[in-house]
Amino acid sequence: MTLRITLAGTALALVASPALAQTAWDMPTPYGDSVFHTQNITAFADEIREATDGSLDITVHSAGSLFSHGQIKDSVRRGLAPIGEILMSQLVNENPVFGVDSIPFLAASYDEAEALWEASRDAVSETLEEQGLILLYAVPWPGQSLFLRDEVTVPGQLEGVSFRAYNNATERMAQLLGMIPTQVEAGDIPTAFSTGRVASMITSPSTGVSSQAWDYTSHYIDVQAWLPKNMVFVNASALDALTDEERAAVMAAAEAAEARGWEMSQAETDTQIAALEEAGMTVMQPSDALSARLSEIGEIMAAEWIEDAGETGAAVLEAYHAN
Ligand code: PCA
Repeated sequence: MTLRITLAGTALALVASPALAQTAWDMPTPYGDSVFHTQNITAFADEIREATDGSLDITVHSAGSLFSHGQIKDSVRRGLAPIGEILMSQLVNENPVFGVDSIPFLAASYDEAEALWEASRDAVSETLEEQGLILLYAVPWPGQSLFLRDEVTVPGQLEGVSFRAYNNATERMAQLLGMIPTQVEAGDIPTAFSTGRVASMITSPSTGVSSQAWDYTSHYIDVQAWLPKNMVFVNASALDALTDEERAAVMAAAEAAEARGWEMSQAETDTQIAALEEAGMTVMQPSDALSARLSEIGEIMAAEWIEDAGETGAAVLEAYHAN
């Protein structure tokens, strides 16, 4: 009986999938399905499936459901997953070059962010390659702005306030403001606020909306201080094991995803700020005093980064400023 069912199942599978060989890839990603980065990745996977007639089938596991954000890079390096996405600056402890996009006001517009990416892409890509990882593409989040429970006009008002950080740079910035940082993953933001672990944060209007910031903060201060990127990368052996056609489909879809993602990000900036306002948040520009303090902090953090990043860092900044 069991045998007959198995044979019938096999025959059915052969009829249903005309492709001779099928490669199934699991793709762990850190952010939720409503986030534009995840939607862009879903479109990337769809394009590859279509271009290869289903012979390369990528299943996206969003919101850290397959591996947690902190595990994704090593999982792909070790071949436990063939492909994945992370916030690039998460790897800054491995190499400072991964954190160049998280220095306040170094590159705060899309044009500047693009120039910075052009200047740093090779260094990022080479550093990943040393670990058997191939960079496919990177897409920025909209500008990082403050979410607070009170209107803040004088920087001193931030002292002692607990703060949700998501990487080393946000933690450092909070320290320089006299705030008390705690690292919290994007998916855990609502709980961290509702249980009183944090009372403020700096993130994009996109993450503000996906985490329903209006439930636990009231003021959005539109500083748009930097545009941190997510990057998608693949295990080099997994990429090698594909057919030439499949590999070409991956590379073409990556290029398209990079272009589409930057456009989605830019379009989101205004629509998501409007959504925050619509949901009842007060949207305001920073006071001169707050802007001045944040600029100073940007200078301090840039100097610290340059010291850390040595020659590679100097070359990246030189290329950036030459643009
Ligand atoms: N959202 C992510 C990273 C940067 C952003 O805008 C987060 O807050 O975790």
